[in-house]
Formats: sequence, structure tokens, C-alpha cells
Amino acid sequence: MSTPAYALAREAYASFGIDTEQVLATLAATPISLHCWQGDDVGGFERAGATLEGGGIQATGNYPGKARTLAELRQDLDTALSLIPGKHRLNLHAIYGDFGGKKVERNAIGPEHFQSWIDWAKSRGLGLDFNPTCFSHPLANDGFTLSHRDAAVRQFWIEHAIACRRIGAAMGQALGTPTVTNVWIPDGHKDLPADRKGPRERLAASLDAVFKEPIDERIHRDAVECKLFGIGSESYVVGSHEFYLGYAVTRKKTLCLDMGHFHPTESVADKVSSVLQYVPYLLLHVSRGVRWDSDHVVLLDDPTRALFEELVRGGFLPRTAIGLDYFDASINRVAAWVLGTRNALKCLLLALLEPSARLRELEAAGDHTGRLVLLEELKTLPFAAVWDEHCRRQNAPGDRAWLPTVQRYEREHLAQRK
Ligand code: RNT
Ligand code: ZN
Repeated sequence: MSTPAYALAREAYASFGIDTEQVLATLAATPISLHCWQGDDVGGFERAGATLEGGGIQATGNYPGKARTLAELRQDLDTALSLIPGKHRLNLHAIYGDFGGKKVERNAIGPEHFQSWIDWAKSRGLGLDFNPTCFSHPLANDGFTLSHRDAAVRQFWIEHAIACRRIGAAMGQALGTPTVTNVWIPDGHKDLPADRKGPRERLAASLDAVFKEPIDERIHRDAVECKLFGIGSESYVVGSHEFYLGYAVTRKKTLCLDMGHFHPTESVADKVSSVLQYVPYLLLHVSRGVRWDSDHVVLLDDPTRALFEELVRGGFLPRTAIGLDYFDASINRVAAWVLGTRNALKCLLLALLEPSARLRELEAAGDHTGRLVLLEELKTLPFAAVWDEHCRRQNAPGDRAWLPTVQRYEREHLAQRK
């Protein structure tokens, strides 16, 4: 039974022409892809106890209880998913395969190493997304992979990425929902390069080799992720925004925009309607950079709200895959997943509750005063009652009710991992 608070909220939004029932249906039908790497600080399971090395990304913090095995990671994910309303997806990196304790080179991985993930996802009704892992590897240690000057090193990473596309396709085929396989590479220079052109020519050629085999878009999509700079690639990143925008436009690929991958004063929200003029499909890495690409937990904050507003206002949800990308090792990792995902969903809900037709009317009439006043006054509408109703209908705990479950899980399980 809906609460009286929801009934009042429903009326309040109806007076702005918003049907909260329709909004809740859209919210329930929009999956968020949870990033597996929040559970173990991007370590993976190629070797026991592996940690993130190199690659220009860094997890900081040493909060106890990170997942050390596939079983632990799955148990943590099950706990997190039980506290998030709706049906979602899981985004895996290649280093999270089920390698059975054996060393499998990255260019030799196949769908068989992800069969247990496919079975796990199927039994929970989740879709899967995927990523080649072009870091934390001896052949990535000098900071270059697909754009490496050595053809043999490039070839190794091309083979890895091809293997990953096949794995992604097998996942999409098995689960009946297209897998997005996203290519991000760390390639770049710490200090001023003499040759900016060569690595970009080589990256374009490598990517063309990776994507040569056509795969049905109904089971699989290729995405490429741009970046402004990273740790150790401060002066030059081969796969810059311009590089990948051009690549995605000319090759009709999905472009991945990570919220931490631009100058801190740039608005990623503002890019959505530009890039979707030209690229067929968008992948978002919803994240939060604090002063740099620090990958803090997603908040219900203005940049994230603006991003989701753009998706809704432009009617872009059907052309966008929403993924999370942050890794905070300084707090309870399960709580980090739950909080960030719930916040992303709240930002989406707020965007869906916006009377965008009315705002557009005001704008078309030149009433910019009315537009600003309405935008501000929308902030105090009873959004929380709609969110609570969503949690209730999806059998997930409401705010203030989920953290005790995580705390108990921490005491009973995470704290035992020494
Ligand atoms: C790195 C990129 C990339 C990674 C993941 C682990 O800057 O954001 O998406 O975070 O692939
Ligand atoms: Zn990212």
C-alpha cells in the first residue's frame, strides 16, 4: 500500500503535469551498471592478493575487508544489490575472470573464464558489461599498450581486446541483453612528448584491428573512453577527448564519458547533447572527481543531477548506458557501492520528476525569470516521498534503513577477512 506521503507527492507533481506513476515505471526500467572493481580496489583475481599497479589510476585507503576471492566479491555484490532498488547490471574487468588458480595470459582468455559470472548473473536476472584490462601487467608497465611503439606489445594488447569483445558477445548472447565492452587504456607521457602524432596513429590502427570482426549490436556494443590526464600521464594522453570523439564518430562506436576525465570546471552534462548529435550511443562512467580524477563515491550533487537532467530532457535514455566508475578504499566498500548507486538513481529520479515541458515553454516565451524561479522551486517538492515509494515497491530498504544491514555484514563477514 502506497503511503499518504506518496499520495501527496503524486498530487504535487501532477500539478506540474508530471505523472509519478510513469516516472516510477521509467526509473524501474533503467539499469545502472555496478562496477565490480569497487569491491577490491581494482585488484582482480589473476593472482591471489593482486593490487592495482601502474596504469594511471589509483585506489587510496586501506579500509579492512576487501574481497579477496571471487566468492567474496559475489557475496559482497549480493549484499549491495539487495540494498539497491531495481534490477541492475554488473560491469566486469578482464582481470576478474574465474581462472581456477591457473595463470592465463590476457591474450588467451575466453568466455569459459567468465562462464561462472554468466551463470551468476543469469540466476540473479542481471546484465553484464565488460572491459579489457590494459593495466596492472608487465607489458603495460612503461605506460603504453595499444599505442606502444613496439609492434609486438601492441599485438599482445590487440589480442587481449579482441578476446574481450568475444567474451562480451558471449555474455550478451547468454543473457539476452547487449554487453557494452569499454576500451580504456592508460597510454600517455608524464612529461612533454616529442611525438604526439605517432602514438595516436598507432592507437587508431590498433583499434581498427580490435574492432575488425563485426558483432551484432543486439548482443554487444563497443565503447571507447577518453581522458584528459592521469597519474603518470600528466603531459599527454594518447586517447584524448578529441581522439576518441573522432574515432567514435567515424567508426560509429559508443563514446564513454567519465565524469572525472575532464578539466574540473568542464560540465560533462553539457557534452551529452553535443556528442549524441554524432555518435550513435553513449556510455557514462558516473563518478566524482575531487580536484582531480579521484573517483570518489557518487553523490546527489549538482554535476550528477545535471548529467541525468540532460539524459531525460534530450530523450537520450534509450541511447545511453549508465555505468558507475569510482573506487574508494577508505570506507566500507559495500556501503560505497550502495550509496553511489542509490545516489545515481536519485539523480535520475529527480530528472524524471522535472516538468521539462513547462520549463521549455517558459524559455520559448523568453521568460528566463520564470524559468529560473521554477528551477529553484522544484528543489523543495516532495521528491523523498517518491523515492521511498520506489524503494518500497522494489522491496529495497529506504534511506536510513540500509546502513545497519551493511554494518552487520561488516561485523559478520568483512571484519573476518584478515
Ligand atoms: C580510468 C578509467 C577507467 C577505469 C576502469 C577501472 O581512468 O576511468 O574506466 O576506471 O576501467
Ligand atoms: Zn572510467
